Formats: sequence, structure tokens, C-alpha cells
Amino acid sequence: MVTIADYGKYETAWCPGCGNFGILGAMKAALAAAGLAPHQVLFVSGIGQAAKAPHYLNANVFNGLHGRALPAATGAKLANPALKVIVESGDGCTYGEGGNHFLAAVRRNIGLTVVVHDNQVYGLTKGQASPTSDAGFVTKAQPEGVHAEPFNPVETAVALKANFVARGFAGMPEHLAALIGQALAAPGFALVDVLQPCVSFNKINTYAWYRQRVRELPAGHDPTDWTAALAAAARWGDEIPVGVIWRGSRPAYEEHVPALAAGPLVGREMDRERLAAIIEHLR
Ligand SMILES: Cc1ncc(C[n+]2csc(CCOP(=O)(O)OP(=O)(O)O)c2C)c(N)n1
Ligand code: SF4
Repeated sequence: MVTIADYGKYETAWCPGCGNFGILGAMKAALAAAGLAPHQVLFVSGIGQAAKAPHYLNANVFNGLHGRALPAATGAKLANPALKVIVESGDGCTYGEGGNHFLAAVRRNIGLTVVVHDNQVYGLTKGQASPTSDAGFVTKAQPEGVHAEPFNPVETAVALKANFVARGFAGMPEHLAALIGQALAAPGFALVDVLQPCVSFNKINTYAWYRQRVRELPAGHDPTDWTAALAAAARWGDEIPVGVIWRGSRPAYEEHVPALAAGPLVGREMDRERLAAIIEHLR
């Protein structure tokens, strides 16, 4: 039986009180509840405080460049579709530097579980605005406040019909663990955007700010009703809904990509002569 202890316990470099702790605990609980052992899981992350989360548990990890977690994770999933590939990174990493990769991965519906620590700020580089910062957010780099409208990743993922789209809150770890569990079980691209207080560099979107606004979706919400899902995803302000917002049914990319028709790449013999010829051709 897989337990939370299998995923280990490590000292972190995070500030005391950071929302990242709630997400890390929820992730471990979800993995244990899903019966996934560490060797069955690959975490892929970029750069940032959130991107360090996979460093703090026992599992396979690929830590790449800022914003580039999704292409690396896509390659790993295509090479070995049996692997549970989880991308875990920040809002800057996933929606800013990695924004186009995010759109491409959703459109392809590649079978990844993507958990974003969305603190609406760049934490690691000390508090610049991120794509999800609210308009008017004042930082040292944006002293007059952010002029742009915030990117809504949940609304975008629903609009582009990712297979599973949820919003969670780091201050509700049990609720979040259940959402991550459902995302892990969903075929195709699964996004869990997690509201994550950054206690050092975001003094606006605090635990109290989120707690005043976060509401569980009503029991009657039908996540297979795309119009209702879009309306729920767009809601932001006095009320921010959390829960499973949308469930689609498109086939996952790896199920119909021609290169995998003969089985996973990872189990196949390598044709060294053909590889040598390709390398020679590219020289
Ligand atoms: C291409 C590139 N641009 C910028 C940076 C500098 N950089 C490192 S982390 C980071 C922001 C991280 O913010 P976020 O992804 O929201 O994560 P957080 O630290 O808030 O968890 C930036 C801009 C970089 N390493 N590489
Ligand atoms: S800077 Fe913010 S996001 Fe980074 S560890 Fe501290 S509280 Fe968490």
C-alpha cells in the first residue's frame, strides 16, 4: 500500500506560512490516495518557488528551464505513456514564460496533470507582477500598478476544451487533495489552478482575501455543461468559485499520435544504424 510517508519529508527553502506548504501536503495525500508509487510518477517543473515543490518529495523529477516544463513533460509522456507525468510550477512559469506552451498543450490535450501554484506574483524574483496579477497591483517593478487585465487560466483552459479544469485553494488542503486526485484520474490534459498566498511579496491576495471570496461550486454545477463551466470559470472578484469546473471527453493526444501506434517508444529497440544515418545527415 502506498502511503504519504513514501513521498518523504524534506526541509524546504519556503517562507514560513507560504501557501506552497498546503499544496505540497495535498499533492502527497492525492498520490497516496491514488495508490501511485513514487517510481510510477514523473514530476516536471521550471524555475521559481513553486517549481521547487517536486524537490521536496520522493519521485522522478525533471527540473528544466523557466517556462519550459510543458514541452519536456510532453516528450516524456509521448516516450512513456504509462508514466503519470505531473507538471508543477508557478503562474509566471506556466502562464507567462510558458504561456504559448500552455495553449499548445491544452489544444493537443496531452495527458498531463498540471498543478499551478498561482500566487499572482513572481515570488522567487522578489515580487514583480505575473500574468494573473489583478489590474492595479502595485509592485516595485510596477509602481503605478499593473495596467493590463489579468490572464484567467481557468477560463482559457475551459474555452480551449482541456479535458479537466479545476480551481483549488492552498488554504483548503483536503478539498485540494480531492481535486488533484480527480485530475490524476482524468485522461487528457488536466489543470488544477491553485490560489496560493505568497506571504512575502503579495500583501493584497492574502489568506484572508481569498477566504473572503473563495466559494465551493454549488452542488448543482454540471461540469459537463460547457456554457455553465465557462460562466463559472470567468467569475472572479467578490466570489471566486473552487471545485471541478469543466470535464471534457476529447481523446488524449498520446492515444492517437501516429508515432505511438506500434506501442510506447520507451520499450522499442533502437535502430542504431538509422540513428547514425540521421546524425550524419544533420552534420
Ligand atoms: C527565461 C527566463 N526569464 C526569467 C527568469 C527569471 N525568473 C526566475 S523565476 C521567475 C519568476 C517565478 O515566478 P512564478 O513562476 O510565478 O513562481 P513563484 O516563484 O512565484 O512560485 C523569473 C522571472 C528566468 N530564470 N528565465
Ligand atoms: S516568496 Fe512567496 S511564494 Fe516564495 S516561498 Fe516565500 S511566501 Fe512562498
